[in-house]
Amino acid sequence: MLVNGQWTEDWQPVQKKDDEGRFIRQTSSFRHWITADGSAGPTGDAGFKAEKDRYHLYVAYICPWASRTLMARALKGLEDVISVSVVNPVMTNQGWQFGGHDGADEDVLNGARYIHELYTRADSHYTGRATVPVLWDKKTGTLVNNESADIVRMLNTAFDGLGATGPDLYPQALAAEIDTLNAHIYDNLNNGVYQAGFASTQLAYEEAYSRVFATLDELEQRFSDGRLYLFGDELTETDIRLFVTLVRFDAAYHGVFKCNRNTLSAMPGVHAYMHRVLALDGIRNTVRIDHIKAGYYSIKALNPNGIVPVGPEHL
Ligand SMILES: N[C@@H](CCC(=O)N[C@@H](CS)C(=O)NCC(=O)O)C(=O)O
Repeated sequence: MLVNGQWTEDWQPVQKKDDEGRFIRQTSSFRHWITADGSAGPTGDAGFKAEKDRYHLYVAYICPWASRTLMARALKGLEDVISVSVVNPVMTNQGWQFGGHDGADEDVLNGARYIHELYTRADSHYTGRATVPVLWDKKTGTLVNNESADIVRMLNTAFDGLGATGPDLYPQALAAEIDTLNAHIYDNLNNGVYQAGFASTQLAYEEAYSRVFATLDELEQRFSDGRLYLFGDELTETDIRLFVTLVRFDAAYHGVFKCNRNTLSAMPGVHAYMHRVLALDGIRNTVRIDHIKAGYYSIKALNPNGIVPVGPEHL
């Protein structure tokens, strides 16, 4: 991580822990918003007007939070408006690195070798983890936002005047229900699988494991009425948030994070839903199972020999 703008090599995949060995995720710290007219958003400064070719996303295909932003970009038809660079799936002792792995890019925009260089370019005294996604402003040469939840919301509305298409990912009529289900899915599933995987006590692991499968059981029940998406016929941001965890489940979380009561392929409603979302225009391009497996199985603390499983075949 960075401490006052200097890279320190004590990178730990475990992030923070509480007294009972529960994993705690760091909160994001660049929180400006792109808006249609450049006015300030809910947090941060004004001055980030939606413009074609002005913004760039830095992502990792392994990362579910970064993949949320790739999905929103695809669903809103913004592939020609916002450019993207992909880092290697395997974390180095300087964090996320550009170039070398099949399907990863060099940073042609800023010439960085590591994601942390973007953070110090934006704030030479930055302290914190150098996470993806990073939303970058090419015009002012700074980091706009590194919180995927914000980025999904701004992509949903800010670019409407620049040809954005697709569903309204956060319809006002569903806002309260979306917020509630987002929080439930985040706590128990999106972050729940990480809490199982990175637990440092049996208690913390079993607690997280139970919440993961209780939530999957609830979802299986929810889809049993034949609905297409979580809230009915229209896809929302909550579907994006759920999908990124589901698509990684059998390939990574079932194995390396020990979420192994069953694979998702044993849950017909949830599994069919995952494939329905995967089949939407542009979504297949946001998923690289090879990066997902290479990345999660390279976490030394969980898999010291770095052996990457061959299966599962159904993905
Ligand atoms: N709050 C962030 C979380 C992003 C996050 O945790 N990204 C992970 C990859 S999945 C990361 O970059 N970790 C690097 C690190 O912690 O050093 C978001 O949702 O955008």
